[in-house]
Amino acid sequence: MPVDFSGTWNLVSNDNFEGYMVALGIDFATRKIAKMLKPQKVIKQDGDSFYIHTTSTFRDYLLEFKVGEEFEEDNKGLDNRKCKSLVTWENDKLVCVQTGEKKNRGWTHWLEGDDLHLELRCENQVCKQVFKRA
Ligand code: ECB
Repeated sequence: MPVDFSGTWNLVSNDNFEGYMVALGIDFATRKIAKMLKPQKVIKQDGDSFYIHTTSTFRDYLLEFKVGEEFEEDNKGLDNRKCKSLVTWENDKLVCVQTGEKKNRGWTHWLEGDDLHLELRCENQVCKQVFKRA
C-alpha cells in the first residue's frame, strides 16, 4: 500500500518555528502572531497529485502540485518570495526542494504512527512540526 497523507491535521508541536521565520526574514510583529498559531492542514492526495491547504486564524496557504513536476511557488502571505519547487518521493517521504534566493530551502513530510510530520528548512534553520488527525 502506498502512503496516503490525505486527511485533516491539527498542529500539536512546532519546534524552532521562530528560527525558521528569522531565516526567512519575517518581521518581529508578524513572528509574534505567527508563533501563537495552531494551523490546520487539509491534505488531498490522489496518487502523485497533492492539494495541501494550511489554514489559521491569521493567514492561509494553498499549495497544489504533482510529484516530479517542477512548479513556480509564490509563498504568498508567507515570505512572499518566489521560488522553483520540486517535490519528489524519497521512499515514503515527500521531499520538496524550493530553489530561489534562500539557500537550503525546502520541506519534508512523512507519516509516523498516526501522526503527520513536517520538517521545514531554510538556510541553517530547521523547524519541526507534528500534526494529529482532527
Ligand atoms: C499558513 C499558516 C501559517 C501562517 C504564518 C504567517 C506568517 C509567517 C510567515 C512566514 C513563515 C513561513 C512559513 C509558515 C509555516 C507554515 C505554512 C506552510 C508551510 C508549507 O509550505 O507547508 C507545505 C507543506 O505542508 C505546503 O505548503
